This record gives sequence, structure tokens and C-alpha cells, in this order.
Amino acid sequence: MSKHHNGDPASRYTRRDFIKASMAAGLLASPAPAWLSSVAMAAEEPSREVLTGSHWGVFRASVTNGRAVAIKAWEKDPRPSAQLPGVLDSIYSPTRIRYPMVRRAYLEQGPGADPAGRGEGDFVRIGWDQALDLVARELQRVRQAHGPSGIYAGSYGWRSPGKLHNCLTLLHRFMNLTGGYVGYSGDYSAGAALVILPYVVGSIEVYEQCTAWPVVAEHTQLMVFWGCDPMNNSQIGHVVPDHGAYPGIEGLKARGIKTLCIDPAKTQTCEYLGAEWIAPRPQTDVAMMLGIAHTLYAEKLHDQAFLDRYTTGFDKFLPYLLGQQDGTPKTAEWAAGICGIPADTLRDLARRFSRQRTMLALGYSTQRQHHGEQVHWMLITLASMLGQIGLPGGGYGLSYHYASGGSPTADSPSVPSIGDAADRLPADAWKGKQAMRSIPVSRISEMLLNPGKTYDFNGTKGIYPDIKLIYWAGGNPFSHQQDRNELVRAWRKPETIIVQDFQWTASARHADIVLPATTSYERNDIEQVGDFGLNHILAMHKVVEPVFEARSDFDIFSALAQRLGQGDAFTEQKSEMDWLRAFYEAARIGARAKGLEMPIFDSFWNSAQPLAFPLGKGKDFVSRQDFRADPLLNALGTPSGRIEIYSATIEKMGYDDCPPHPTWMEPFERLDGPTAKYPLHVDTVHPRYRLHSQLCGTVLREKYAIAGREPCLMHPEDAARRGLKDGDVVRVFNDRGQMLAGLAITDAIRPGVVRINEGGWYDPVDPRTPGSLCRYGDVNTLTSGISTSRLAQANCGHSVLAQVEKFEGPIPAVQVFESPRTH
Ligand SMILES: Nc1nc2c(c(=O)[nH]1)N[C@H]1C(S)=C(S)[C@@H](COP(=O)(O)OP(=O)(O)OC[C@H]3O[C@@H](n4cnc5c(=O)[nH]c(N)nc54)[C@H](O)[C@@H]3O)O[C@H]1N2
Ligand SMILES: Nc1nc2c(c(=O)[nH]1)N[C@H]1C(S)=C(S)[C@@H](COP(=O)(O)OP(=O)(O)OC[C@H]3O[C@@H](n4cnc5c(=O)[nH]c(N)nc54)[C@H](O)[C@@H]3O)O[C@H]1N2
Ligand SMILES: [Mo]
Repeated sequence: MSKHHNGDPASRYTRRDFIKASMAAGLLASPAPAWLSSVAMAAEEPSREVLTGSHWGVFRASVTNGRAVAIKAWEKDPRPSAQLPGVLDSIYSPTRIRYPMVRRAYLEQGPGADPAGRGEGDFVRIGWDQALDLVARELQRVRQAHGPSGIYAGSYGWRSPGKLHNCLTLLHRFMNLTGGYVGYSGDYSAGAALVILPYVVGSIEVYEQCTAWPVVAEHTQLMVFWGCDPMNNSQIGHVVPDHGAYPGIEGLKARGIKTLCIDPAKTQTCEYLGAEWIAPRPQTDVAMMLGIAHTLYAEKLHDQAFLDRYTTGFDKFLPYLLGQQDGTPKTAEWAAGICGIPADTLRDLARRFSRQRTMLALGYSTQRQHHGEQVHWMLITLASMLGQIGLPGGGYGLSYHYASGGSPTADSPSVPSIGDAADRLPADAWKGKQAMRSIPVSRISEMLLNPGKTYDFNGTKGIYPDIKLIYWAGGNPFSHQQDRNELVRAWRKPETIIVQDFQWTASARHADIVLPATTSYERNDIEQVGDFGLNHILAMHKVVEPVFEARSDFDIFSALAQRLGQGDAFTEQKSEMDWLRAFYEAARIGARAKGLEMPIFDSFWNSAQPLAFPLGKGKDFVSRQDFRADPLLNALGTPSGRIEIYSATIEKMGYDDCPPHPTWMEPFERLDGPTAKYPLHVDTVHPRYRLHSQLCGTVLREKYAIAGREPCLMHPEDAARRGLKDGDVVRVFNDRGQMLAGLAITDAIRPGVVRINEGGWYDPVDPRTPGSLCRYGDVNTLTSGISTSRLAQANCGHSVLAQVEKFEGPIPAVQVFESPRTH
């Protein structure tokens, strides 16, 4: 039996498979590799230290002769991310895009040439002027022929923090100023919850503050992490993280608060806290919650007074719970048959939850599943029955795992950012167009494959546009999108695909025109620290000059806007530093209104520390306390002003896949379920040593790769049944696709479940053939492109069954971490 836990094979596999020597280029304090000699080096200069930050935290970079040679976390970071060494390496990694590139067939034959050849990596280097002319001309051509509905520039995905260099906003700004584009709504993270929660609690809530960690430490008696792993998932932030979740969790540990993790895998949080671990079958949480709710009701443990005063619709939900309509009471026994946790345990949970101050902390993965809308709804219904919502340390929290939700919010001004200029889109840009201006974000493959098709979304109907050109700047669809092979087919539809990134992601490899962007370490910016904590403002100083021919997204779009006659509108005739100064000055005025005095810009910019803001009442924050105190005065944004356990609005939509109260519905496939064709569930979680696909091309791979591939965690019983051993190269497959992985055997996972992180770079043996084997381990080769329901149309990245077998025959070498073939 293996000893390693929490999804991290590193302890046993360190350097087992040596990644090529060149990968060591970015190891802390390493000498410059030979290929770097082509980078313009600054003249001899004394070593200097630069304060900056990114998704991984605030840090100081040491720069010698124009090259970043080491980084160290900011002294005040309570828990620096283990991913920081990869951040340094990402600047100089061999996967960096060095020059503007065009796919050979496209360059020679023009738009639409050999679309099946996308991904083969036959690129030609061109100069910036030629590249910008090409892009500007092509945008003009497509706009003239098809209008804005011919261009998809949603460009979903992460980007780097910074109020100015936000590639996504800059792309949209450029597109709005030059005639419009098709965008998206929703996201991949919490897409189902985002749409349903406004009907239930009147706001999206998943990105809103939870009861602060210090309150939890003081008042909570039982902390339940339900599909929720803050120790892993709070390493990064959408802005620059404050890592405030870590002292929060340490506070629970120090006080000896009882903790419980409900998760098919033993998480880092579970390990760290020594928490109780209950491992249900994946995708069965709604049934499990119903079984607990039924017990609460049957044993009169529910809080009827809370339900009466603060909720509506419990009376309509109750007949369903009791089985009065469908003949199936949702008892603990019934739930046990589905979720695989004994009925006695479920009854015990009902008693424990109701007897003591209980906080239910729910992550997002449970709603990235077929019928994912139901999970958050049912959790809130359960919490309503427990009646502790609005009490210190009780109720529920939906962002404890994300970017340090619960980290006390400081008293700080907001810092403005550059806008997307949506108000400057010409009023008639969409005249005469039937197609939608935005699609539900997870529907990209469906849109590309079905122009003109009508679809449902959140009570409306839309028509898919006919996309001729795609522009992506920030985000990696060949990582984030489910059903890779469906995307491979869909991606052949447009005539032109432009990708702007700093690394050769699979998306860049599948583009026609590739523009090299800078990392945030090659430009100046300003950002807040702490998505929820908002406790500092950081000057993100440029660390080094742009590597090779990279240009910032701001410069690229300025140059393109210039070519389309909108240069001044795009830049507002302000330089990079003019913008930053303006953002800061606006924040200063905001601070003054709060009675806080901020230093002048130059002192801020030249300071060796982020600018700190005081912690006010944030540390005492209790979610929904005001609602509990006065539900009329502080009514929720729902039609009734209360928590809606039954929604008349959803009822009117009449969707059979999203009924008007929380409901258990079988997903299209699940472990041991009625339609299961394959025997293993694949838990496609977020990686410990990456931010999705970011940093996959760095030295960090040495910490986790097995046989040079993405790890696949498997229980010893499942491995024995298949004759597999630790370190084997395995093929993971189903009807949708296939990938290689390196096997890690562990008892930290429920039998029947395997775990493969999302974000492994897609590396098909034959890019021309959909269904081709991925050599490295992109788990979205296995997932389905189906949506959660007609309500939210969100992705189902966590609904996936597959089989695992030993890979026989010669093992193909991974190629995705080398630059594609260029001329
Ligand atoms: N099966 C499965 N699939 C999933 C998930 C899952 O749990 N399971 N999770 C989903 C979730 S929650 C999410 S959020 C998505 C994540 O999907 P993405 O956000 O698409 O993933 P990232 O790897 O973060 O891609 C960001 C890209 O932006 C680039 N970038 C960063 N900064 C800049 C910049 O300044 N300029 C430019 N031009 N480019 C930049 C990076 O190099 C990188 O290629 O994946 C989703 N997919
Ligand atoms: N290190 C790191 N941190 C990240 C990210 C990253 O890429 N790397 N990405 C960030 C982003 S964009 C997002 S959206 C969040 C994602 O936050 P989440 O969606 O909450 O994170 P996941 O890692 O997908 O899953 C969290 C836990 O849910 C469990 N789980 C999976 N399926 C089920 C189920 O059916 N039932 C139950 N009970 N548990 C289940 C998994 O085993 C895992 O331990 O993380 C953020 N934080
Ligand atoms: Mo996400």
C-alpha cells in the first residue's frame, strides 16, 4: 500500500522521470541556458530586487544583467505557493512563443486553408508589421462580409492580474471600438451556480464573501468541507492572492475545531486538519443531502421557525422529500443506495449537523456536473432546514475554497481598471443580425458546429452565430473545453484563428496566426492583493524587458486599433504609466472618502512594500447576519425577498432538466449508475502544481509527472484488478477519447474513482485525426461536451466515466513541451 496521500505523488516520484536538462533552465538561481544568448542582454548591471506579483502571490524577483535569476515570496505572505519556482521558469521556458508565427498553409493559401492541418505545428516566422497587417486586414474582411456575428472573441479564460494589462478586457475593448464581436456569458468555474443562485438567494453568491475565518474559528463546532479543498485551491487568486485562507484554516486547527471532508478523494485540507473523511460516489451529493434532509424532517430536527420566516416554498418541496408524488421517500436508505455511504452515517450526520453550530463549505466541482444547478440549491435548502444561516459560524459558505474566501475584508478603496468600451460600440453594429451577441460560455463547440441553431438558456432562446474568425487572447480552450475531440472537429469550421499568448499552448498550436504576448513580469501594472481580503495595493513592477519579440497585449491591440483607425480611441492617448497613475489617483480619492490618506503615486510606486490597508470590521463578518436580523429591511433579491426553496420563475421556464425545486436526477453517466458503460469515475480536479494549464510547460513537472506524463491516481484494489503497478504508463479511455498517464497507486481515493488533474497539455499523436491518443494527459479528451441543463448551459467537466489499462507497445514521446516545427 502506498504512503502518499492528498493527490500528490511528488513525495515518491521526485525526479523519477527526469525532465530534459533544458527544463532546468529556470531552476532557482540557475545560469542562463545557451539558447538564451539570443535574448538582448542588458549591459552589466548590479543585481537588483524588484517587487511584483501575480496569480501566485506577491514576490520579489532578483534581476542580474537583465535576467530574472531568482524569486522569493514576499515576507508577509502567510503561505507562499509551492508553484512559485514555475513562475520564474515560465519567463524563460522553452515553451515561450518567441516571434509572430503563421501556419504555413494559411500563409501560402489564405483564410480557410487546410483547417484539418491546424495543430500540426508547421509555422513560419514573420515580422511584427506583417503580422499586424495580416490580422487587421483579415478582421476587416470578415467584418465587412459577416458583421460582428462572424467574429468570436469571447476568449474565455484566465489572464494575468493587473488593472491595465488585462488581455481579455483589452481584446474586448479593441473589438468594441472596431465594430463588435460575439462574446460569452457565465464561466467554467461556477457556471451552473451562477445562474441558479439569483433565483434562490437573489445574488450569485459564489464569488461573494463568506463568514470570516476568525468568526468560524470562534463559533463553529463542526466545519464541513463538502467537495471543497481550500489548502489546494487557495494557492492562487484571480487578482494577487493574500493567501488569507491559510491562517484561517490554521486557526481552526489551533482551536481543535471538529472538521469533516465529504469528497471522493482525501484532500490536502483533510490531510492537514486530520479531518474525518467521508467518500461518497461522485455526482451523488444531491441524493446524499436529500437523505440527510429527510432524516432531519423525520426526526423533527429541522428548524420550522427559520423556514417559515426566511424561506418560501418548503411546503412545495416537502411532498417531494417525503415521496408523496413519486412514491419514493428520499430516506437515508434511499440516499445510501445512490451515494454509497451507509444510511446510519447519513442519519448520524443529520443529528450532528443539527445539534451543534455547523458550517457547510461547498466547493464548485459538484456543480460542474450534469444537473449541477441542483447541488447549490439543495445545500441551501439543507442549511435552511438547519436554521443556522446568519448565525456566527453557522449556515453555509460557497467560496471558502476559492482565492481565500473568508479572508477578512480590509477597509480599502476600489482601484479602477481599463474598460472594454462596450458603450462605444456603434449603435447599429448588430442591426439586422439574428444571432446572439453572446453565447453560454461552455457552448463553443456546439456553436461552431451548429450555426443558426436555436438553443435554450435561462428562460430565453438564442440563435448560434456563424463564426468565421476566432480571436483568443488569454485562456486556453484546448485545455478548458470539455470533449477535446468535439472541439478538434468544431475548430475546423472558422476560416481564421488567431491566438495571442506567451506560451505554446495547444490552443496556440491550433491557430493560424500566433502573436507572442509578454508575461506580466515584462510590463508595469497595479493590482489589489486578496480577492476577498483586498488588504493591499501592489505596484506590479516590470521585472525584465520583453523576452524575444514579445509585446504586451496593450501594445498589440494599440497597434491593431491604429491600423483600423481607432488608435487614439484605444489608448486615449495615455501611456502605460499614465494609465496606472490615473487608476491610483482615483483610488486615492476613494480612500479619502473613507477617511484614509494614501501617499502620492511616486512614493507608492517607489516603495519596496505593497500599500497596506487597515482591517476594519471585516474580521467579524457573518454572512446573512443582516437578513436574519431583519428579513424585510434586508430582503434578498429574489421575487419573495426570501430564500426560495421553490422558484415560480424556474417553474415558468418549464425545463424538464431543471425542475422548480431541488431534485435528484440521474446524470447521463455516473459511477455504478444505471447507464454506466465504463467502470471508473474520473475526478478531474484542479492541480496542486499548476493553475489549470499554466505552468505545465515549466520545471514544476518534475514534482509530479510520472513517466513524463500526467499522474492518474488509483486505489490499490482497482490497480490489482487490472494488474497495474505504480509508475506504469496507462491508457485512459472511453467512447469520447483516450490519453496516456502515469499511474500512482494510493489509498487516498475511493475505489472506483481515479483522479487526473485538469490542465495537462493536449498532445495528440496525430492532430489530423479526431480521437487520436493524447501522449501527455489532457483529461478533457475524456469528458463530455453536454451541458448541465437548459437553464445554465454550463460545463460538466466532472461528469466522466472511463476505463484504465496498461499501455502496451512502444510509448510515444511527449512533444508538446518543445516549440512546434518552425521555419
Ligand atoms: N474537466 C475539467 N475541465 C475544466 C475544469 C475542471 O475542473 N475539469 N475547470 C474549468 C475551470 S474552473 C476553468 S476556470 C478553466 C480554466 O481554463 P483557462 O482559463 O483557459 O486555463 P489557463 O490554463 O489558466 O489559461 C490561461 C491562458 O492565458 C494565458 N495568459 C496569461 N496571461 C496572459 C496575458 O497577459 N496575455 C495573454 N495574451 N495571455 C495570457 C496563459 O498563458 C494561458 O495559456 O478550465 C475549466 N476546465
Ligand atoms: N492549485 C490550484 N488552485 C486553483 C486552481 C488551479 O488550477 N490550481 N483553479 C482555481 C479555479 S479557476 C477554480 S474555479 C477553483 C475550483 O475549485 P473547485 O471546483 O472547488 O475545485 P476542484 O479541484 O475541481 O474540486 C474540489 C474538490 O471536489 C472534489 N469532488 C469532485 N467531484 C466531487 C463530487 O461529485 N462530490 C464531492 N463531494 N466532491 C467532489 C474533488 O475531489 C476535489 O477535492 O480552484 C481555483 N484554485
Ligand atoms: Mo475556474
